[in-house]
Amino acid sequence: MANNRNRIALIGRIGSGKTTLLQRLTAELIHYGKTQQINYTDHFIDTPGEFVELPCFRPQAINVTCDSGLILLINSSTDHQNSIPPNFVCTYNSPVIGVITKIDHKHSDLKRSQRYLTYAGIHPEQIFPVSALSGEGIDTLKSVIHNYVLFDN
Ligand SMILES: Nc1nc2c(ncn2[C@@H]2O[C@H](COP(=O)(O)OP(=O)(O)OP(=O)(O)O)[C@@H](O)[C@H]2O)c(=O)[nH]1
Ligand SMILES: [Mg+2]
Repeated sequence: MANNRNRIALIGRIGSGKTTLLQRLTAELIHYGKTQQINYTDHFIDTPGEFVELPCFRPQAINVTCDSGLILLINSSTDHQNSIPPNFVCTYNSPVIGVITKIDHKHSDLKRSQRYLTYAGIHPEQIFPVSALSGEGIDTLKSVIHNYVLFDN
């Protein structure tokens, strides 16, 4: 039976930068497009932010991502709000790492993002700050991802 062991799933609030990060990781042209549905590619599962933001969709978020080789829980460093429940990642049997996005932004607040991600159950050493726009932190994130899942680039 087909499985997602060789796929990386991205979950996080609406506008947190999941799709842009995916485009950066796969060296695609970066262009904005709201994710309206689950998108499967060879190496990724991109989910709409509504999946974790709206509690009624959260079981769906877990269902479609739980057999991935790695889950990236994305938090935008510009986001003032959190909608990930405490210890959310303990639901998973697969590895989950935290990614803080938009660190190039002038309103970026790394400490707040670290707080939200550790609240979600991620170990502080498993949190990686990146900017999909400037490329900062992307090489480190790629090498961490390669510890779990093999993908091109
Ligand atoms: N400054 C800055 N902006 C970013 C970065 N990454 C994403 N953005 C911007 O944030 C906005 C939302 O990015 P998306 O990648 O569409 O966010 P998403 O998490 O996929 O959103 P949904 O599909 O709605 O769940 C876009 O306007 C991006 O240009 C970044 O690293 N730095
Ligand atoms: Mg998206």
